[in-house]
Amino acid sequence: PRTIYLKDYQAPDYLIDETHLTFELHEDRTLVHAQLVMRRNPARGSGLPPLVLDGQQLELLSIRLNDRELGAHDYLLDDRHLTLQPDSAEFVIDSSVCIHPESNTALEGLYKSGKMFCTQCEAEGFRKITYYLDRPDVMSKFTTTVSADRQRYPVLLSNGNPITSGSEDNGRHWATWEDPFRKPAYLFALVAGDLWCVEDQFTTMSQREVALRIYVEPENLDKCQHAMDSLKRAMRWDEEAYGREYDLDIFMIVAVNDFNMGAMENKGLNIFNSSAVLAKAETATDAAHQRVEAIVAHEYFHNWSGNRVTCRDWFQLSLKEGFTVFRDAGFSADMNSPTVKRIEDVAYLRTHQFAEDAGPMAHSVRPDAYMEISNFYTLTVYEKGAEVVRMIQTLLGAEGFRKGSDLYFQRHDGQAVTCDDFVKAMEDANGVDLAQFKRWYSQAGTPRLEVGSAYDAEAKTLTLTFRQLCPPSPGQAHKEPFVIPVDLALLDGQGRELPLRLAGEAAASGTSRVLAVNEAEQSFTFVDIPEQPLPSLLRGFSAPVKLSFPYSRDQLMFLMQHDSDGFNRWEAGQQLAVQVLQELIGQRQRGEPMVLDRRLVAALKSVLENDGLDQAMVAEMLSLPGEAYLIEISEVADVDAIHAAREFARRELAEALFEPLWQRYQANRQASRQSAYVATAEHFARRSLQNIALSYLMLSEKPEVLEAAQEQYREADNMTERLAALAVLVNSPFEEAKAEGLALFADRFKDDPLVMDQWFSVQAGCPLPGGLERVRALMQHPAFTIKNPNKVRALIGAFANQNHANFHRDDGESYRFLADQVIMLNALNPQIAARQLAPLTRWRKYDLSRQALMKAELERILVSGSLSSDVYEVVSKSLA
Ligand code: DPP
Ligand code: ZN
Repeated sequence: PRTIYLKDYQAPDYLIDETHLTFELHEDRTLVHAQLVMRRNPARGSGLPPLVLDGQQLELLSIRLNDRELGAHDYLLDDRHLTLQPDSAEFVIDSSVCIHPESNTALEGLYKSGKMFCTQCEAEGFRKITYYLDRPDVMSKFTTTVSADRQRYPVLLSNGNPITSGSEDNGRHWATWEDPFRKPAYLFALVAGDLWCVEDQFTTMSQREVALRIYVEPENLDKCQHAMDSLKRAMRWDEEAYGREYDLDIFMIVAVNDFNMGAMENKGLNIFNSSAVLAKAETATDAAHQRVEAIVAHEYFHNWSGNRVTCRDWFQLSLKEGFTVFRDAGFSADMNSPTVKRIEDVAYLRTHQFAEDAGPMAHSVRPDAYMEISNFYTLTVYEKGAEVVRMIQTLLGAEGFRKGSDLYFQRHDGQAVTCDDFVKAMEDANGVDLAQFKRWYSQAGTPRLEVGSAYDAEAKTLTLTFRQLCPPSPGQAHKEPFVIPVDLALLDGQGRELPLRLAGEAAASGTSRVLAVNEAEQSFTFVDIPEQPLPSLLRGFSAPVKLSFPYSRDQLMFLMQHDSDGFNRWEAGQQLAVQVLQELIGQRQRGEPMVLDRRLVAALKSVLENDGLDQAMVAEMLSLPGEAYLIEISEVADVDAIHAAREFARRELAEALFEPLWQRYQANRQASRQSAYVATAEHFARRSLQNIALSYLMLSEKPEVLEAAQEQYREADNMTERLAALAVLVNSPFEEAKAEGLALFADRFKDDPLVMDQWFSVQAGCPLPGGLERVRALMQHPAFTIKNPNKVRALIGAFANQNHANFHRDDGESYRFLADQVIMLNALNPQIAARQLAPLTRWRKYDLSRQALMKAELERILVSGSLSSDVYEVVSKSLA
């Protein structure tokens, strides 16, 4: 495969003003006719260079230039392009191709999911539908006519507004849709199927009525309400928070079972993985409800940040994704608890994105080269990209940021632009210079920020010294200093925030502030500090860095109690737990008996006994740092010691805190029994504490706890409680209860694929010995199919990413298993294959023996035969 470079970007030679598509859908083939009204791009000068259209896996039936039918000598055709010579600056191309959605297992372009036809065109799927300039800076007005068998496909959808429809006398019918907005081809969508819909309405800020429809297969009609409510909340929120109004008369969502990603923001016709839209109490957990709310909002928000203003090229992907993740995080924070949302996002970023940043696929938020763009829909582009936008907001303040986003939307509406354009709008609206800040877009890797403090009792000053350093990443040996916004406060002995005045300032202003650290080493001196304070640093995780400050365990306990920043209270608890766990890991490695620092017990006891604390915060604070995070922060990860130490700590805590945990559990379970399920923050909080309490309590192996788990499992009216109870049974030594629970569950939910995904995941994640054998057996289960991405993620992905003890078994059998699956998937679905590889790419983190085993599997994949560009890129970069 060829590497594409950002530095080679050139504007298109030709533009497509209008695109008129006709699809004739059949069971054994689909005919696509495309009429493209084109012209020379004036920005590229005069003269008529050859026109190079993208096209893959298309059977060309005919092609015309204006009214002239072209023969084989009039064009060049290879497996990626069709090249021809225009003879005037304005012309029309008419092409007819035959494609095969019915055998498309890659799920890119037009394909079948179950009985319905659907599309996924981002990033480069449209070229598998017709010959086109398949690049986001070519924006065109589309009309689409779909014709299909009336009985099988009563619903025919595409982007924009429905214009006309009719019947043919051969049992077929057709519909024509027109999208009045110019858009790049990656936002094209088509759906045909036997679908039912839930309908609602939204009145926009300028009093326009918008019809809202969620299309699903009939058995899922009762699982759409939560998505519909979320959509309406998102539409209102975008008006209020960003001044963005919806622009078409209709907004549609379609749920499909087979989908490579979460969802897709096609103009007016979002296509969703069913897991990101369907939710009701009996079948979806609280986490799933929150994920639906967030993804529905995310895709809706793309209508402005992505569709109205789109990307110039795919290197700019974070322009829309980072910004839109930032926007959906703001929405979720407002709908639920901002602190809890921030904790979840940071824990996720630090565990997974930091690992990506430290691995062989590390790339900057705006990458400068790729072989396969599908490989760059990453945590770095999405989550770190959102952090970069968040830092801009932190530096400019909420008002300044809003001025910047208003200017961005106004200036670039209808355009395909770059990350630089986004930052320029922020600069121009605020009269600031963000040139150095932009290194966040171009430099990969996670900066370390070491902070030291020196208190001068006589002068009453505190000097904080910051040293930043970013490790090398592939292709970037040396990094220039970043601008790191450090939000901080100084706490006195009672935990009160001290007034802040930097040396040289006339007066103190406020008790917390943001320092912009922008040199490799830099000091800030605060004056009028009456006593030695304890700094609360990087509040709310104000920058995606690895902060280190030499806190003692006692100081961390103090911050856990007193920090007025909720995020930092949690963070202090995490740091305390990390210190304690690392001590246990060391003891284990030296063969010493493990001894838990009782301060962790005391700290969590006071959290549990604090009735004033939000229950969701209590649950977060009770959650020890995960194994994946402990692996990420290790120099060389000792998986066995990490697992043993963490399990030991959990058992010790369960024993020491049995009483308060049991009380909390019973009170919350009682509350659940007494009220029907509602998807609100307060109830999420109650159930999350109840369930983490149960997972600790179960470690005691007491009969009353087993009974409670079984009662919860049987009697719960919702999936959150039922699944948590099943998980503790699965992870317990109670073989009979476990087998019974699993069998009952599978029997009850066998016809609901999304619920069965959860059943697979719970078992895939079970750390008890024999994990690989269990996963192999589950692959034979009738509900499993490797052709469905959700199933692959639920079973194979959950095993390789979450079950560290079993995935890293020392004979390398699990590595071999994963490589076998990747080789199989490579032929079926390259995007999914490449994604499943991630755990193997992290081989440098482990001991030499595991390194050798993991590398051997990567090498075996490399020589296994015709690799897709997706898999080739990941494997070759991992071995480089
Ligand atoms: N653009 C999509 C998203 O919303 C990716 N399929 O992230
Ligand atoms: Zn997105």
